[in-house]
Amino acid sequence: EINFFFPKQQTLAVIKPDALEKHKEDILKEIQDRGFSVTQLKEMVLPREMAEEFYKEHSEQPFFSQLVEFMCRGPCLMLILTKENAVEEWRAMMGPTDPAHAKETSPNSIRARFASDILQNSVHGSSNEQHAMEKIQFIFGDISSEAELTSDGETDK
Ligand code: RTP
Ligand code: MG
Repeated sequence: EINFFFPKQQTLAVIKPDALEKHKEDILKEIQDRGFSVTQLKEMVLPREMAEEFYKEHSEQPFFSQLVEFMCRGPCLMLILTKENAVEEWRAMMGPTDPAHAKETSPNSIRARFASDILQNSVHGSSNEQHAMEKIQFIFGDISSEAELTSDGETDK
């Protein structure tokens, strides 16, 4: 019998403002039940400029300003999820962007169960490994750059 080894992978998950109000505990429980480790977690209200940067790939879309408005309207919960194949598994667990579509094709998905509409759709997930690394860095920073900032900030010449 061959045993394949899948290395652990990280992805960025966000519980968006619509769902954080009403479904935080349900979603966190589901994440844990499906075997993800939550390795970092941070609740924050995204400043407008950060929301714009976060979704910059959509800046030309007609829904961009609504999207930014929505993402800043209240606290988001930012999570680093760790598991084998985390990027793909979290995307599958979320379901498709539009909850109407999600209800038809994946009724057990987070969006089928907890999302209100195509804009207020409860959760975000990185779409590939490169995105995951970039967005994790963007939201959580990294220790080496924090150390640099601190030592710069402390120079008193
Ligand atoms: P996400 O990036 O948040 O994980 O969502 P996604 O990949 O499933 O969908 P994406 O195409 O990246 O869109 C980003 C977010 O923009 C909002 N949206 N609104 N009104 C609309 O037609 C529309 N389309 C997208 C949603 O909040 C979507 O998750
Ligand atoms: Mg996306």
